[in-house]
Amino acid sequence: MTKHDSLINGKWQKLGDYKPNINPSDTEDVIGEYSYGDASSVEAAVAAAKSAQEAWRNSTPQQRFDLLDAVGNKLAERSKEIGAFLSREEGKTLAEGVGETMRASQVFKFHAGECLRQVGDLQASTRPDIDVETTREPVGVVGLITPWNFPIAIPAWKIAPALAHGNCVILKPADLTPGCAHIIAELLVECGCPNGVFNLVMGRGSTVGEALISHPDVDAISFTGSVATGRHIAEVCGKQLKKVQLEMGGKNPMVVMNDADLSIAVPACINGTFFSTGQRCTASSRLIVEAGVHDEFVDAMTKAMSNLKIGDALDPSSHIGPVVDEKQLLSNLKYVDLARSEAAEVIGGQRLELGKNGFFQAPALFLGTDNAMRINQEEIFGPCGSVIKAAGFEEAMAIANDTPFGLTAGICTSSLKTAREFKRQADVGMVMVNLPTAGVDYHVAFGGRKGSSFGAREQGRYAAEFYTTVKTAYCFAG
Ligand code: UN1
Repeated sequence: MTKHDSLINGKWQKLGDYKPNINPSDTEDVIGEYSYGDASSVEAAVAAAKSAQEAWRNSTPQQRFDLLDAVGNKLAERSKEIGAFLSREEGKTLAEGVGETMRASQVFKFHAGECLRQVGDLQASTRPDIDVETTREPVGVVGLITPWNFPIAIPAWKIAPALAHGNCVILKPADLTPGCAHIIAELLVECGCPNGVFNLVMGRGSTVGEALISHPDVDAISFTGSVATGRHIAEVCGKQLKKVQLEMGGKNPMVVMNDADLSIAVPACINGTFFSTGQRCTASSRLIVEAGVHDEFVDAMTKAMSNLKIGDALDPSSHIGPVVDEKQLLSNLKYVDLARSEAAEVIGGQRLELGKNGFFQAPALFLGTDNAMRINQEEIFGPCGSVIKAAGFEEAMAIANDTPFGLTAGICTSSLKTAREFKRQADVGMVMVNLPTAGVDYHVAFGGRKGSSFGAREQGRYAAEFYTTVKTAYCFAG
């Protein structure tokens, strides 16, 4: 069995016990063993990052461009192999695994470009003979805590801007998917990342994560994961006045209006609700359907659902892979039971035994639901969607916004006027018209409102807001 170590100060190090990494499509397939660190590993990684900081912040934009561009190229060259590894480790389909690896490549290449576009501004002071410059400087040492559901793209969209803007990094990937993060670490080393600039510490949130967020020499934390953990991180970082960026859950609405083109709406709802096994914070979990099209929509959805093939993530004919692990599957099944006890009609949702020891579940559609039900207020994070009937646009809009979350919101309509109104009124960070609520571009801002996000936006040029700090310099030449 191949053993994998963490990376501290440019050296691969066994930090603690090795833990098996299991394929969720087939639990007899152990992908490798990964050494889990603890608080003392974080201590060593932070010290390495801190001592590398001065040289890295003074590195030239060309040096940083070359590193990020090279990693981006390697991810693209090896996208088929790395994508297949990702599918084996996390359980999303092969097409999704390769697509996500390509996205990670594009993210690295975008931020390579950002290294060359470090701009500031020069203004005249309100006082005579004084210039005022506003520039951006690195924040310093940043801790990145990433989830299992996008095991290569999310590390990429945190690491690339962090390095581009001159910060040193400690990455703690999800303990369910350390393999993809390990590949990124290998590529960074291969492409010449200086020692200590990037460090990988695999391990549990309760030990490694906790040590990282509370370490006084870590200047900023970027986290993607659950609301409960996000809140805890905000509390710890708040006490220390540490910069924090949180991307958490969603309960994203997709509104289907009477005038929607169902040949667009149904595939968008199938994709948004069930693809990636519903394990996306951008998934559509509340399908709010205008009364006049409700029955036709439900018929078309159930027909489309019956054509979905659930199977081994590595089988190219699978549309949906397994749930990530037993714990998540049991939690999903509890919500299916809850839907029944809240008097919803349930289509699908049962555990599937597919002749392999995997965590397979049939996609679930809950009918006749009401927005106040727990199934419509809590994030399930599985292949489950609810249909909620609405009398018209106003009611649909009110239901869409009646949630503790605010990440994405979608609408399917052929009316420009309705689409425009929806874009203006949706209390979310991202709006989709005639598109699934999930599946975003890598060069524009990503983030939400309310319980979904906290702190500066991720991705695109907006990423600079979190990974830099602004300096205003006044100069009187005398
Ligand atoms: C996407 O929908 O393309 O954890 C990305 C998540 C999000 C990423 C979604 N942070 O699901």
